[in-house]
Amino acid sequence: MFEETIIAQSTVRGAAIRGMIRINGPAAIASLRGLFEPELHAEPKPYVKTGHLIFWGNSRPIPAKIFYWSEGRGYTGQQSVEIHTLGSQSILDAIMTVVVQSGNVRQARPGELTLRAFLSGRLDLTQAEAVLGVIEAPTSNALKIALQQLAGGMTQPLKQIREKLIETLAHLEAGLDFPEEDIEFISRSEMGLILGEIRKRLELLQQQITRRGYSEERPKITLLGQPNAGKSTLFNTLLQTNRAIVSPIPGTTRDYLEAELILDGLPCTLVDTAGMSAGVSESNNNIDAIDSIDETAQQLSKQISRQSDLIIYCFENEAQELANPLGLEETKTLFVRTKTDLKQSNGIGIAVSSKTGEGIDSLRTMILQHLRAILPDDVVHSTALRCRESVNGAMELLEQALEMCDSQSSFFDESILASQIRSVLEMLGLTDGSVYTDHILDEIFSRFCIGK
Ligand SMILES: Nc1nc2c(ncn2[C@@H]2O[C@H](COP(=O)(O)OP(=O)(O)O)[C@@H](O)[C@H]2O)c(=O)[nH]1
Ligand SMILES: [Mg+2]
Repeated sequence: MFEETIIAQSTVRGAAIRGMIRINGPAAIASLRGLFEPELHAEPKPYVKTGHLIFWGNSRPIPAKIFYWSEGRGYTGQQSVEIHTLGSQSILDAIMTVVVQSGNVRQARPGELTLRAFLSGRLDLTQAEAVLGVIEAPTSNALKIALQQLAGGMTQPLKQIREKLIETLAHLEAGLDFPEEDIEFISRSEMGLILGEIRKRLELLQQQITRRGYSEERPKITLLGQPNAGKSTLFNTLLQTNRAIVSPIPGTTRDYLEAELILDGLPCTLVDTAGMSAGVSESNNNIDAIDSIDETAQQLSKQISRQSDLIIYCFENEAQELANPLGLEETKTLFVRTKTDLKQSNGIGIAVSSKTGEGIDSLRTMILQHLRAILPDDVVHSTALRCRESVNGAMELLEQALEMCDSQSSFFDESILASQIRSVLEMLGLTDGSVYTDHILDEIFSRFCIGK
């Protein structure tokens, strides 16, 4: 693929002050022959030239700047050119058409530039994903994380673990290659210590990736509270739609509803549950009165709340304010006093009224604050999801290797240990892309847009 020269517009399509086109590949500079003044040449060093674009259909030369990177430099490691010019879409289209018609250049596919950077070893997979993370970052925190990862936040720890494993493997294999020497190059217990050290580092990486503890992609916020507390109304108010059925009869939301809630660009899942009457069976002797469907719904609600990142517990009456009737984890619960338009009261919790909109903005802010505090801080989300399996797999294999090194274990065979370590390496290689499949590349790079 590196023999082909590709072209793409890297700025957003449409009118803008500036537009930028990238050309990448061996014919990059040659493809501009006759199109730019002063004339450009492939030189050993990168350069910037200010001049004019000249091509058919334009009576006047168009001012432009050319940035040139020789092979081995720049983003992809190949010869590349950036044309910075006026942000008129028709000018940009005309440039691309002329260059493609010159014969040696084709349109780039989505993500192809970053794919080239990966294949030529300029970036590893976690960094390629970070490129996308930077482009798409919905919040300033997400941007910070993506930039850290792009700078090697995951590359470095992974590299260190891999190097340690390769070193260990070399020792083991040296022992295997000279069995007649009868020298123990590295003892079983030493091996155990080294692998134990590697496990610690892998554990840190695992924590980075699985900080949230479960594989739910989006933070989940669940509304809980007694029937009629105003949950469904709040659900609608937060979503600004009418998705949930709101009804004045207690206990109408039998099942639960889920919807996407976007808070300051952060996509979350908001869940509306059935009313939960804590201790209903004790206060009400007529157990038969409890509707069995309701009970199922309530069971379900409790289960959902366990899987939630945040619970919004709604209550209407002051009497309930002081109590936490469902015994909810306070660190992940926001207590919300509803319907404050009906009754002014001072009490704990965030006071809101879905009717007047009072307190809704501060509730949004509190939710966001809470979620920001629990979201993983150091890994781009898609990387965390993709790498979780391979890091966990590597950990499992490493544990088995460690068991083998245990002096209590009756089973120790250096060649089996060596092959086990090789499997750990292979599994880890999937995370940074030192081992990859077309499927993994497809999955990652198909999410990019053209020109990146
Ligand atoms: N005045 C007033 N009524 C509300 C407010 N929020 C909900 N309600 C009413 O309270 C009743 C129960 O609301 P609903 O959202 O179905 O409660 P849920 O059972 O907790 O889902 C309905 O009649 C709503 O119109 C509010 O902020 N102010
Ligand atoms: Mg409801």
